[in-house]
Amino acid sequence: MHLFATHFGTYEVGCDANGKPRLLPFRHDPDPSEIGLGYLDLADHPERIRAPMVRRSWLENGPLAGTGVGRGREGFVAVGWDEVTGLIADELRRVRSTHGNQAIFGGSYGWASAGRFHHAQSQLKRLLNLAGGFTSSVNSYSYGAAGVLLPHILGSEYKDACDTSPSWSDILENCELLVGFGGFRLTNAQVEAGGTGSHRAVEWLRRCQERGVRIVVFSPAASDAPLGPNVRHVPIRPNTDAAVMLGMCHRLLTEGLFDCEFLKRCTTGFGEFESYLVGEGDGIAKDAAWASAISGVPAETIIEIAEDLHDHRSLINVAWSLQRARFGEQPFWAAITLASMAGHVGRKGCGFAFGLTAVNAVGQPVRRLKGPAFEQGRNPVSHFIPVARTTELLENPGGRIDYDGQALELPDIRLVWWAGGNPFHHHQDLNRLAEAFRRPETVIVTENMWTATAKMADIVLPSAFPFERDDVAASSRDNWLVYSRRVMEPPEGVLTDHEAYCLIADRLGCREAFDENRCVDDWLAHIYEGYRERYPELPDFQSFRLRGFAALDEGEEAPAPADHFRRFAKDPESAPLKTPSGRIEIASGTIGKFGYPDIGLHPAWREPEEWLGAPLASKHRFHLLSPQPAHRLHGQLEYGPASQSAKLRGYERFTLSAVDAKGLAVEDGDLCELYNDRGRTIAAVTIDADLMPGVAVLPTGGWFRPDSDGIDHGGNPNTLTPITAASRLSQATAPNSCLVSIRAWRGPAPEQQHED
Ligand SMILES: Nc1nc2c(c(=O)[nH]1)N[C@H]1C(S)=C(S)[C@@H](COP(=O)(O)OP(=O)(O)OC[C@H]3O[C@@H](n4cnc5c(=O)[nH]c(N)nc54)[C@H](O)[C@@H]3O)O[C@H]1N2
Ligand SMILES: Nc1nc2c(c(=O)[nH]1)N[C@H]1C(S)=C(S)[C@@H](COP(=O)(O)OP(=O)(O)OC[C@H]3O[C@@H](n4cnc5c(=O)[nH]c(N)nc54)[C@H](O)[C@@H]3O)O[C@H]1N2
Ligand SMILES: [Mo]
Repeated sequence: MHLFATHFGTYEVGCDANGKPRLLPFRHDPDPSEIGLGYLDLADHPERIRAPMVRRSWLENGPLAGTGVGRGREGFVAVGWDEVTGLIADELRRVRSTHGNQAIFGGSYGWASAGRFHHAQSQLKRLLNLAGGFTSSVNSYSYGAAGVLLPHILGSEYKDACDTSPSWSDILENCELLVGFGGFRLTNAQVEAGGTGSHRAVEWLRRCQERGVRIVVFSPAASDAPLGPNVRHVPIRPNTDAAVMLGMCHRLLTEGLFDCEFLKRCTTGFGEFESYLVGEGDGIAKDAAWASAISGVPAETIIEIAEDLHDHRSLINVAWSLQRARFGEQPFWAAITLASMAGHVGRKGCGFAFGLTAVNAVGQPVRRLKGPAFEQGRNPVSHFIPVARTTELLENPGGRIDYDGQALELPDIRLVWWAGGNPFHHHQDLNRLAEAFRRPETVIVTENMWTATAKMADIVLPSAFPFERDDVAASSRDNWLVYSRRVMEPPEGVLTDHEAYCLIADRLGCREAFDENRCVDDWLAHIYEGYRERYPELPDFQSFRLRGFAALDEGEEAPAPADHFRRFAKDPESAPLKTPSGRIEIASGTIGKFGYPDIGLHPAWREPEEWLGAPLASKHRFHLLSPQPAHRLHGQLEYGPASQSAKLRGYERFTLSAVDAKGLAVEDGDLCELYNDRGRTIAAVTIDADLMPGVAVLPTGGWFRPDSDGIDHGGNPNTLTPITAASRLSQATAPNSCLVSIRAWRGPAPEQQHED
């Protein structure tokens, strides 16, 4: 079968009436995603990059003439591959010999595309490692705060991962009450990093409902609650979930409705937490009335659901979005504490989970394929940043930042190379990022389209689309392997990242080390054989290639991450957690000792600088949330038909409550300006009768398109979000703590401005 693998699923390749290739849903996928169906349309899109490009004044004057200010403001000149690979090799040599390899920032965070071989970051990092190394980045935007917190609380294997979930089958069989903070944004489950052959998360949630599992959703948006009976939506002010969880803990404590035996046997630090809860230090009891005043959730509701959590076999799920906020560690830590008190941790299908439906694979009862990747090699440079500190890195050479008990030195970056990511989509406070990006001497970007990041480069390498190359795709959380076969040739002048880096490796004298004399077919067979060594039941490479896919058996018995907690809860002596105490750390002596002002010994409510209760809310009175886009993957496929048809007159849509729309005198479909001291962006309003007043929701992924006044017409929420970290512990991204003002936009559309 001719298949094409993406992060949003697998597609079959067919033909239209004119014999042109087109993508069709994969016949084995019960719930295929619309996102990829129009992917091939991008092949000849006008925004496609078709040749290596160099920014004019960089080409004319070189990297040292201080021309960085022209980045993003100046035109490019097309050059040949011979010239561009020479320019890059010379520039790498210059920076290396003058400043050392730590002056190269190659962190290159981003999702790129599915496929184990043409993995953009791995290709670039392998090349840079052979060239002497680079300053790197650690952790993710997805769960950067949890990824640093959880190793301290649950054990070191949760480093940069936060999948602790029981399997859906165990939830269905055993759980009576599923409480979701942040709810279940079902369009997110279209996606799985690395791809999937079978979207099943939405079906599992529905099956749980049919089986009678009651669902409670705490969210500012009713749309985060699945439809159907037995579902209760509780509106909550953004960023206040930790307070509600503490209010619940308080209720369980004072009513004696908590599992004392479990807390003693399996946790440490409950005593310290208890004194905080009852207000021994600050005189404030964190009771339901206190939590209600912060969160807007009625105290009776907090009490009722707390008791329900104790009285029934319950699972608390927290959406990853909650930790993409200021003090984002707290709701995760508080949820673990609440579940421990309620007494269901270690019971099948119960306890706590993070990210059910955030992507497809969390909770899937399937055997997970742990296979090899394209090896990146060893990086001789030890400098790194937590991934969301890019702006500080570029702004503050020689500075220091705190991170997880360390003081990291920020090297002086002269060259930035980004491949497979789009910081002008993903990073916060884009106007400030743009200024920071004008500081280094050289910026190189490998991309397939003219993203805002590509426009900020000096040298742009045009990259083939994933449907223009063969690859083996698999996700480490899923059981599918897909042979993703080329649908068409790339345009002349466009290479795959691997081909481009082979040319550069030639120039640098490390070609053999880079490609090991293997052609792409050899690499694919090599990677696949790595899987077969671990899973001998997989077919041989030729049969796999012919059939197009292989899936490890789907079985209810596949081990889930939560099984580990079941063994632990049964006998913490023989199956301890990898924490200092071997127990769940309700108070963490390690974190306490770091002495950070923004995270302490145990979970607590901390007031963000930007939330509806902050003094700033009298100036900017809307809390902006920026969830994942339903019709594309981040900024990818922005020009695909699914994304384009979801827009209104070419503008992104954001949602607002009916009350707020009335107050602002705007009607459904009106263009509005969302603004604060960091920036201004335009989007079309959609009225959501069930959204909490005071909240605005603008999904990510609209392409940052500032006009000459600096007003973004792409509807990118990161025009507005702050770079403030969740805390000094994680230094994680926190875009969901953002206050904005909104007004009707009566300005000219950008096309009209061009005509002036
Ligand atoms: N406000 C706000 N911001 C957020 C978030 C949020 O919730 N709110 N979420 C954050 C999260 S969780 C994430 S994961 C990030 C995602 O941010 P990114 O991962 O940076 O977003 P993508 O648009 O997926 O960027 C991947 C880029 O790689 C390019 N690409 C694809 N294939 C290839 C290839 O083979 N080679 C090369 N060279 N390039 C390729 C694509 O064209 C695309 O531009 O965004 C973060 N930003
Ligand atoms: N279609 C599609 N799917 C995707 C992606 C994509 O780009 N497109 N990106 C993928 C990636 S990289 C990731 S990391 C995951 C992210 O998965 P998540 O982090 O779970 O997703 P978000 O969409 O950011 O947020 C989910 C919901 O959280 C709610 N929420 C936000 N803040 C708060 C709060 O303070 N309190 C409460 N109670 N609720 C809140 C919002 O209403 C939102 O609808 O999604 C993945 N899935
Ligand atoms: Mo993510």
